[in-house]
Amino acid sequence: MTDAVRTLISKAMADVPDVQPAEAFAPSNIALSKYWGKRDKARNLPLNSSISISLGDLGSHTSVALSPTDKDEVTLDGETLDPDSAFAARTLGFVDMFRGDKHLPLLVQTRNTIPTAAGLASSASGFAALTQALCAAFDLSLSGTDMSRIARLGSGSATRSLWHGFVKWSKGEAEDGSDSHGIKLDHRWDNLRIAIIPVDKGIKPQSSRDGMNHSARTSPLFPTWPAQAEKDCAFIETAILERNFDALGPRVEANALAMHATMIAARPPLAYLTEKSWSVLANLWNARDNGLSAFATMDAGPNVKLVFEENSTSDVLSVFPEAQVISPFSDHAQAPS
Ligand code: 2P0
Repeated sequence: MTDAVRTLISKAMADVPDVQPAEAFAPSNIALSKYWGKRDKARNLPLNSSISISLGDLGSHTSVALSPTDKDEVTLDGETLDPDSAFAARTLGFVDMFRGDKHLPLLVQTRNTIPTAAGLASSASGFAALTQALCAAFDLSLSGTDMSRIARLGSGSATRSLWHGFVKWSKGEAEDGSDSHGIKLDHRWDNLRIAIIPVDKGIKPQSSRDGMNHSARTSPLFPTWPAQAEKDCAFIETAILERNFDALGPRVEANALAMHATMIAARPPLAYLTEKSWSVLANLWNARDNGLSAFATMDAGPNVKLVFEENSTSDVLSVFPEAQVISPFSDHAQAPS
């Protein structure tokens, strides 16, 4: 745990614990300008800033309560997990930041509303919801910014899941990470749409954490990435502020492809995109040649997401009938705001 975060949650660690049952929701997010590479692995500090759009009601509901037994219990989508499983171990490691070495067995239940068929990662929404639920359970009244700093230690992309809408994760400069957190952009773009094109829900070849470390360590293309990604992030932020889709779309796609290029050039290569992902991209590019205004972004997995404006929805669906279309600014009914 970093000193900055230790200070934030010292009350939870110091007081005789009186854990209240608590529940929280956090949305998933898709980076329009990607985070890929760390300057400090222990503090989970990024090499470059990133910007995301949250996915409305698609995310994680997490509850925290005292365990009815003498043992920790972690459930995911209603199923009790082996405490040694990767998910349970990472969850309990995070919980330990709050309870320290006190004997305080907890029941932590997570339910994801991201369709399993889409095979999308949920560590961002999971750690953001877990942070909020733990803060409520331990009666810590913290700002979204402070919770974003804490969530960062669970997963970098979780810094951006504390809010709906556009969120920027400023890479920050401080060694202790105190200025590396999500910042909600107060700009709406009501007719912006995201489509998820499900490709494969299979297990990734490598976790994104391992993948980014491998790319940074071995890819001869990686050294140019952080500076270019920082420029992309600034460009995309301006395109959002100006609501300029002609600027936004191409840069979102170029940024994602540049990130994947660093992985493909890694030694040995790392390919999250499968033949089917490339086939989706080929269809998209062909449709674009015929006038479609939609652009792709891909994360550490094979699924493709599209960014477009509302007036392109029917054209997107005619090319990709399997697409799940999300309206990020209207598809949510609950906190966070
Ligand atoms: C992103 N990804 O900006 C990028 C794009 C995947 C590709 O953030 O090591 O699970 O826990 O900080 O947040 C996924 O990486 O990694 C991610 P850790 P995380 O959304």
